[in-house]
Amino acid sequence: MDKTIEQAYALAREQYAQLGVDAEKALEQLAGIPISLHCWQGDDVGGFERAGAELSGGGIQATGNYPGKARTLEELRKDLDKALSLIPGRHRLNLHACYLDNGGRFVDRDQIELRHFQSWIDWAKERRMGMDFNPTFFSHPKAADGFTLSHPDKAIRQFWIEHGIRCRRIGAEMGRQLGSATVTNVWIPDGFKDIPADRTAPRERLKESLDALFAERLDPRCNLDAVESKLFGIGAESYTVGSHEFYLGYAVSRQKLLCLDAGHFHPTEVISDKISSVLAFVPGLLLHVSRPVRWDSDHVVILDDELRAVAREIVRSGRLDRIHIGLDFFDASINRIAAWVIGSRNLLKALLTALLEPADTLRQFEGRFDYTARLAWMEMLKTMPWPAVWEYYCLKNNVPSERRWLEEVRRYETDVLSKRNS
Ligand code: RNT
Ligand code: ZN
Repeated sequence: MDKTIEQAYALAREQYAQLGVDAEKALEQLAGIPISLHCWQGDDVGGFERAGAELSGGGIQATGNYPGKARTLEELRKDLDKALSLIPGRHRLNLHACYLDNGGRFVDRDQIELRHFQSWIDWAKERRMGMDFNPTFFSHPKAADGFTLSHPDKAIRQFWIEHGIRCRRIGAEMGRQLGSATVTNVWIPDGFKDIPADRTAPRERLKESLDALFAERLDPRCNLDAVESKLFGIGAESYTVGSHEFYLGYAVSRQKLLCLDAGHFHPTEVISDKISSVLAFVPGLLLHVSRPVRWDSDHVVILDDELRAVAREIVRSGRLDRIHIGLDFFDASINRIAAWVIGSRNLLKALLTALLEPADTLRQFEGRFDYTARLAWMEMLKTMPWPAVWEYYCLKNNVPSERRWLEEVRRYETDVLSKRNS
């Protein structure tokens, strides 16, 4: 088995070399690209604020009731370890504030401190992983009106500002302890179900709240701020305060990272074309790689054309240092560990095919207005033997091949997940 993988790789490497592409170098580059694995796929965006509590709301919703969901911190960590063992490379953990370790005693969002996250930081440190962080502005009584940072009530806004301030400080401390900047991403669900009478005031309040939330200067080597826009959510179909234009303006004027979530635009609008535009004006990007099916459905990421286009844009930009890649999907209708593995491996495969592109040659064709050769080569590249390179990468990283990883998940399902009765 291993032998055939090595042989197939040797042949593939040779074929790529004939195109002027160094497959070995592509694998080295791939190994240097961390993906931020979202904790919330493990328990359907539940979190651990209150034992056994179902936390949804805020216009996001996981659907399905596949058995075996993580019910505790320990279970989630075990599941994450399992998923990570099936994904080649070293990655990051993307944590939401509602996954705090409160020792079983409720701590409200405006009271959280570093100590509630220290066990996660230690967990990441042991695995030599970086961490990213998210204040949680949903699933809370003070978000029940559908407004948080833009709420008309000043006291409610202040509560959420305080949450954000604390999260940034915690994020910075995570980044400091782990030796790699934490991206702390602000997403709020604020919006109206039906046609607003006033579109302006909530946006003015949001701008003011964000300025207060971000007022403290933090070391960018420890914490980077990102803001995430959205088009609509369940119950916020007509108007979202933090729209794309709002946050684009905010990120450019305040020099924040802009988070582009693949599911947060009109159904035919894609984020692959936005990367090069936005990068010209903001210090960095955070990508929420997701798969919208007709709407912001957060389906598990598959290896489709748009994923490959996003990966190509990331690689072609040459600004991997400024592009932070996270996953954002939650499917409760299939095995949750398999969901992580499928989505992450697909993203890595897409990045690999992008790294195996003869970028200079394609650019030269374009520079000579030889669009015939450009199109012919782009199509030819689709049938190049990148799967052999991918299998070799998995083998080298001690991770099961495409055909084998599911067996591992099945075994874990029998041994571990099926014993959880939630
Ligand atoms: C919601 C946003 C946001 C969330 C996570 C859980 O529409 O995409 O990123 O999915 O914060
Ligand atoms: Zn998102």
